[in-house]
Amino acid sequence: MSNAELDILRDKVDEINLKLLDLINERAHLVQEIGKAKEVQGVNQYDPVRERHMLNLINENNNGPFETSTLQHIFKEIFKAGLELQKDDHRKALLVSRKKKPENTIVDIKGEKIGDGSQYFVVGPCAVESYEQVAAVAAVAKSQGLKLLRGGAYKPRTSPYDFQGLGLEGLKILKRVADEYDMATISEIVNPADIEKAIDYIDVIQIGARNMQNFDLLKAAGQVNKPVLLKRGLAATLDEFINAAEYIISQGNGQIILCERGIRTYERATRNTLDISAVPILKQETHLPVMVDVTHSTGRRDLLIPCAKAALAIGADGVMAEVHPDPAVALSDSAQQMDFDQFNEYITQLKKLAAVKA
Ligand code: PRE
Repeated sequence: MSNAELDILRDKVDEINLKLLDLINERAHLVQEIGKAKEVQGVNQYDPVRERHMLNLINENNNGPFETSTLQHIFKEIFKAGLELQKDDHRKALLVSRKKKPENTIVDIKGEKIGDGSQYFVVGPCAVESYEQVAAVAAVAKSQGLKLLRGGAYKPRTSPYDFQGLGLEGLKILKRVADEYDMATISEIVNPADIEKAIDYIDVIQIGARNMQNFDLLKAAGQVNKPVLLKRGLAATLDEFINAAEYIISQGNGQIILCERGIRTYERATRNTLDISAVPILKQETHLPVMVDVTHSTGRRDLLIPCAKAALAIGADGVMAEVHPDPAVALSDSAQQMDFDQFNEYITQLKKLAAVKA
């Protein structure tokens, strides 16, 4: 075959490639439409029965020279690409998606602008036990220039016989301390019915890991004008975590901070496994600020500093850790809370690494 003849064949192949390109993209548009219709109907995007039907049709009409198995492979790749497109459209449609809103959401907590490029620290006791206990922690946190104080009043505990928290009384203590020390408070709410009254006492509603898919609670938190710190569920995928945040924003409240707090894996050296890569993934996928709770992810005091360093290095907007005046007698989580000396060491080391917006 002469070179000229070869060129003619190649020109024809080029032409067919372009036709295939057009056809593949035309198909993709239809698949996107189908995806939207499925979304409205709430049907699963992946449909193996439909795929089998299409493959059978292709097999029946295959006149060669390709083997049926080769064609199956090629078409299966096309189906997969269509499915990815549908999934991507779904993600883009979410209100929390960075594709929907490219700029960072900044959550303003009494002047602390979480998500603005600075890295913030949240500290406080696991549970509010008394005014004196919370005030002591606030004093030491304040002496280090911190403003964000956490403390649990409603404590969802694994055992019903463990300390369940002081409830509203605990929130009142937090408010009194926050007013005295000019600090902002974060506290977990577990019952949607408690949100209305709780917001008079706290600056941030925390939704805990065990309640990440408590949809009534998420919706109730979405209906108030108060920042929400949403923790990742114990066994939640990032997709599920993002969708939980979507529940809140879909009700009108976009002041959401995501918090990676470790997930349950087979590893028992730590209480949970800190999924550090969740931080950049969540920041890429959503426009929301992301914090890391080093206390609950590790469950180990000796790992708080290295894990907090990792969180800062990977770009978390804040790091959360628990501090108690006397961890040995704490009513909850005594093995993992820091005493004041440990806290001072922790914060001194981390302040050197934390980004501060100019
Ligand atoms: C499509 C995509 C994914 C499904 O697994 C099956 C088929 C396709 O690419 O043809 C389209 C589609 O979503 C559908 O027909 O239901």
